[in-house]
Parts: sequence; structure tokens; C-alpha cells
Amino acid sequence: MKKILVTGSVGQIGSELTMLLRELYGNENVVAGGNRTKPSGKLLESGPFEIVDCTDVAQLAETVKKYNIDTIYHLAAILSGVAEAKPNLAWNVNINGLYNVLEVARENNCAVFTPSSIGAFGPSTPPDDTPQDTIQRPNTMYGVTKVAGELLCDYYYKRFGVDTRGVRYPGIISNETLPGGGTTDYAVDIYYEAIKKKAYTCFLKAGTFLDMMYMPDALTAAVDLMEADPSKLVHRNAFNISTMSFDPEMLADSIRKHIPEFKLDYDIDPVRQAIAESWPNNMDDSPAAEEWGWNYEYDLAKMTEDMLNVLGEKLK
Ligand code: AKB
Repeated sequence: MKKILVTGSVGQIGSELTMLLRELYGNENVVAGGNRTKPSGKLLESGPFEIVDCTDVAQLAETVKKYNIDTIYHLAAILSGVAEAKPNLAWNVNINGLYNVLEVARENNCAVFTPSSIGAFGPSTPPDDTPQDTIQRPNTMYGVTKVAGELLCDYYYKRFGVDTRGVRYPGIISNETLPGGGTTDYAVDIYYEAIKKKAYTCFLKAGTFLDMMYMPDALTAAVDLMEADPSKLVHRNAFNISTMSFDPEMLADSIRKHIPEFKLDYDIDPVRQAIAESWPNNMDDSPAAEEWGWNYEYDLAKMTEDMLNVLGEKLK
């Protein structure tokens, strides 16, 4: 049985991925690693938790040795909006943290899953049907760290044989833990506000198309890629994956099918608008489908129905 460490386990993806991994591989075999915020509820009660700051290599190595970890899902990261406000922090966590994880993985023979992002692309990238292998000249600190991270993971595989794998996540929509400081966060907030106030003020402009994905598909992608036959992987790291592309108006329309009186207006955040405009409208994810069978379950209509049902109960 695998012995897994999840860094960033209290974050938006980490909190749900840790629970799925515990279901699949056994509660005691999945260590939730968190830095600042201690988990609560089922995440804390269902299995081991360790304070793991990825910028502290000794702490990381100690945890990996203590639990005989053989697989690290490295989810600790600073998202795009915060990275523009705190570039120094973003570099430290996203680059030095990843470097520490890869070094500890090399020394302890661990496989590593690291998410990249649509943020690894930039304004000179073809925005439609963005190919797997194309121009990557991002103009944000987040993007710089994501491109460098993709290259670092490739390097550790080629140079040291570390089994690194990863995907380029689009905006992830979920109903469990809120994302923190991303450009795509509007697509989560809008559901909460639709239920609470039947209205939402969006910080991105109408017509801003971005790739998005519902959490269950994002989790399946991570697990399926780590379970994939390595001999079939041509790319290994940074696979484009997406399940839908929409702008705020399309999202609002899908909500109106359930809440007809829902109102959308705009108060644009120039920083996040500029970031969003530098990212693709929609990516080509056919290499992921060909190399490891990437597929998905949720389109916009199905996601909206589920989000409103789950949040409707939760926010009662
Ligand atoms: C962000 O908006 O920063 C993230 C991402 C797309 O990587 N959700």
C-alpha cells in the first residue's frame, strides 16, 4: 500500500484530495501536512496530521522518514492574485518549497504529484485550443513560478529518475473549502452569493473566458495520473486538462436556470483582470486523454446543479 504525504492539505484542493486518498489507500496511510492552519473535523479525525512547511526542508524530510512516505502530493502553493501582491512569498513557497519537496523525494525515493496551472501560459500563448507544447512567456510571478516548477519537475525526472507527474489545473470550483487569492475564485464565490443574496458583483469582466473544472474531476485527474502506466507517459508533468470554458455571463445564465431572479453586476479588479486576460480561453487536453485516459464527468450545467444543491443545504 502507498504511504502518502499531502502538503497544503488544508487548502481548497488538498482538503478534498486528502479525504479521497484516505478512502482509496487507507486513513492511516495518508498524512495530511499543513503549515499555518490546523485542520478540523473529518480531515483531522480521519488520519494523521503533521505540521509541514514546505519551505523547511528538515521538517519535510523528517515527516517523510517518520511515515516511510513513498508518494508526495505537493499542493502547498500561493495562488495568482496573492502572488502579484506578495511576489517574494510566491517565489519562496512555489519555487523553494517545490525544490525542497523534489530534493526530499530524490533522497527518499518518492513519487511526486505537482499541479501546474493555466497560469503557466502568457499573453503570447495561442489563447484558443492552447496546445500542450506551446509558447510559455507568462507575465505574472505566479506564472513564472509555475513554468519554472514544470521545468524543475521534468529535470528531476530526467536527471535523477524521480517519478514526477503533474497537470495544468484550470480554475477549480468546489463547495467544501474556499480557494484563497486566485483569479478564478469568482466562479466559486458566485454560487455562495447566488444562494445567500441572489446577486453577485464580479471582479472579472463579461467576456473573460477561462478554463474551469469541478472538484471531483480535478481529484480524479490527480489520482489517475499517479496510477497511470509510466511507459505511456510522453509528457509526465504539466498536462493540460480542462472540462469547460465559460465567462461570467455564461456562468450566471446557468445559475438562472435554478434561480431565475439572480443578478450579476461588475466591479472590475484591474490586477486580476489583467492576469485573466493573459491566460488561455480554452486548452487542448488531448495529450492527457491519449497518454493516461483523462476524462471527466461534469460540464457547466451538471456542476451548477450540484453546487447549488450542496451549498443550498450547507448554507440553510
Ligand atoms: C488561480 O486563479 O490562481 C488558480 C489557478 C488557475 O491556478 N485558480
